Parts: sequence; structure tokens; C-alpha cells
Amino acid sequence: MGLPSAGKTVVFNALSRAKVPVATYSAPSSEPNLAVVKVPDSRLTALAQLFQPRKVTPAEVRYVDVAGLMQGMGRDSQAAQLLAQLRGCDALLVVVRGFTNESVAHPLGSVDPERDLDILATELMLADLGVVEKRLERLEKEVRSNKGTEIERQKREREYTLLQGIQALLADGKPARMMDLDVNDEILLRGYGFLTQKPWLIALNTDDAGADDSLIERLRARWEDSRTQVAAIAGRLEMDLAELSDEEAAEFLVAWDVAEPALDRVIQLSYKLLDLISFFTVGEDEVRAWTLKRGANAVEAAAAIHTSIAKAFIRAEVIRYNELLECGGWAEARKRGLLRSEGRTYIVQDGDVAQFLHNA
Ligand SMILES: Nc1nc2c(ncn2[C@@H]2O[C@H](COP(=O)(O)OP(=O)(O)OP(=O)(O)O)[C@@H](O)[C@H]2O)c(=O)[nH]1
Ligand SMILES: [Mg+2]
Repeated sequence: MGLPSAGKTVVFNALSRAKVPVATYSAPSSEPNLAVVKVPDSRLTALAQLFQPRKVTPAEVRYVDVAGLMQGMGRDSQAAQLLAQLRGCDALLVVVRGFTNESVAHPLGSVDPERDLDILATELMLADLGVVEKRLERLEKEVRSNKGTEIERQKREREYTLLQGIQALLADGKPARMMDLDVNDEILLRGYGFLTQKPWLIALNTDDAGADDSLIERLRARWEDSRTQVAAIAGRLEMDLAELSDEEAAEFLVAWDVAEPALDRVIQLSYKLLDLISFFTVGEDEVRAWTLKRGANAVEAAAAIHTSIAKAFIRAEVIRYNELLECGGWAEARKRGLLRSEGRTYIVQDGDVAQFLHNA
């Protein structure tokens, strides 16, 4: 998301190697562009080199390219449509214009990424505040009417208290994610899709020459925390790069003295911000990265592969990917006693390689 003409579609094309036309103003009513992007992962590459499988399957992130968010866009139906699209996402990739391009007008007349970010944050807060106020109004009546079972009443009162807390935060100019929520609270609020609860990946879309270091430092100081990251990306350059073959791209990188495309970093950061981890399965047929919520256990990992494996779960054999690489294979790892036998409640770690024993 971002202001109009910030380069959202350019960044989207770069990330997904898609060729959506840019520079045509996209209305909120137009269909958003969708892409599934493979997450580059050197661990997966190394495992594939060892096992030489027929198929290598990386983890994936889905990106949605939406229309521009206008300052003071209010509550019309177009705005509602855009906000609904954003509410459906797990995280927001915030594209801010850092490039100077005389032929592209900035909707606010000048290039100022710091101002733009403040505007975007404010718009999201206002949108959330609108949702909270509307819901509180209704809840108030329901709480007073005191209808329903004891459990329903308790749930309603809890929701009321939480929403009041969020209202106070938002009214104070703070995002909803500053509220401490336990698992139950989170479930209670999930359906709202509060925009200020979502993690942010801020992508400063720079000129080909790259970012001004002092600007990046200021953005980091102002915005970065455990759920907000800042990255610089020369959107148009990366989009052009993404259209080249791998060999051409390598030559290009040398010619332009670029170490590695910023894209990989942006994709990896998106994945991390979603609080996801990867575990791997290996074999002759397929070496594959699977996606899990951080903190998930061995049965949930099995379910990611197939529910029948989870249902018939006996135990998992687990090894760190680097240990497996050092052993050069499963048999040697077993011989050295490096395969751990783990039960249902084992919390799967990022970088685990697992094999599930089941009686399905
Ligand atoms: N020089 C330069 N121009 C860029 C860059 N990124 C985008 N542009 C130009 O800015 C214009 C708008 O880019 P888009 O990617 O369509 O912007 P958008 O944010 O998707 O715009 P809307 O969807 O209409 O809100 C196009 O003419 C791009 O060529 C960049 O990194 N450098
Ligand atoms: Mg666009």
C-alpha cells in the first residue's frame, strides 16, 4: 500500500517478476494484482544440492498490489473497498516515494517520504477508529441489555473493554498493536482486521543510485521496532532486473556494482515480519520448505504437510539443517546419533529438518 504513484506496482512487478502496466492510475475499484512469490533461502538450496531431488519447493509469500491510499479519503465506497483489501492481509508492505522523477507528479506536490509515512499511519488510525467507534456504539446497547448466557455476556464485556483500550490508543495517535493482547484477546479481535495491528515493511522506493543513508537512518529511528522494518529498494531498477535472465542479471549487477538485488531482502523481511518459520523435508523426490507460525508444535507441522499425518502422528525425527549437511545424509546422521526423536508437543524451530512417523 502507499500513496498514489509511489511506485507500488513497480515494486510489485519487481517482487513477482510480473508485468503489470505501470503509470496508469489505478482506481480502488480496479481488481488488485496478486502474485505468489518464492522465498529465497540458502538453506533450502544447500539441502537440494545434497539430495539432488526431482523437485525443490520453496516457501511462498503472497503479495497484493492495491490502489493508492489518498490523504483524507474519508468513508466513501472506494475507500471502503481499499481498506477491506488491506484488512484481509497479514502484513502491510508500505511503499513510499523516494525517487525524483520530474515526469511523475507527487499527489502532494513534493517528494517527502517522512511526511508521507506520517500521513499513511494517520489514515490507518482514522480507519481503525471508525471501526472501533461504530462497534462500541452497538456493543454498548448489547452490554446494557444484558442478554445471552453468562459466557456470552463475559465475552461481550471483554470485547467492550478491549475496544475501549484501542480507542484510547488510537485517539492518542498510537497504533492498536501497542495494546498487550493474550491469545484469547487476539482471537476475539481477529475478525476486525485492525490495520494498525499489522506489521509494516516500509519500502523506500529510491532512484537508481540508491538511498540517502541519513534518510534511512532517520526512518529507522522513527519507525523500526519488532514489527516494523525499513528497507530501501530502487524499484524501477529492480523491476528492469527482474525481467532479465539470470545470466543477464548477473552481468548487470557487476556493471552497476550492486552486491545483491534488494528484492531477496524484501521478500525475506516480509516473511520474517509475518512471524513465520520454515522447516524442511528432504528426500529423492522433493526437498521442500514448509511454512509454520512461530511457536507451532510437531503435530501442527505434520498438519502443514497433510492432516492425515497429523491425525496418525507417532513421533518426529528432527535434525538441524546444518547438522544434516555436515553429515552428508540421513543415514550418517542416524549413525552419529544426531537425529532427535520428538513427540507431539515439540516446538518446531526455524531451520529444522523433520521426518514424521505415522500410522496413517
Ligand atoms: N525514476 C523512477 N520512477 C519510478 C520508480 N518507481 C515508479 N516510478 C514511476 O512512477 C510512476 C508510478 O508508478 P506505479 O508503480 O504505477 O505507482 P503506483 O503506486 O502503483 O500508482 P497507483 O497504483 O496509481 O497508485 C510510473 O511512471 C513509474 O515509472 C522508481 O523507482 N524510479
Ligand atoms: Mg499501481
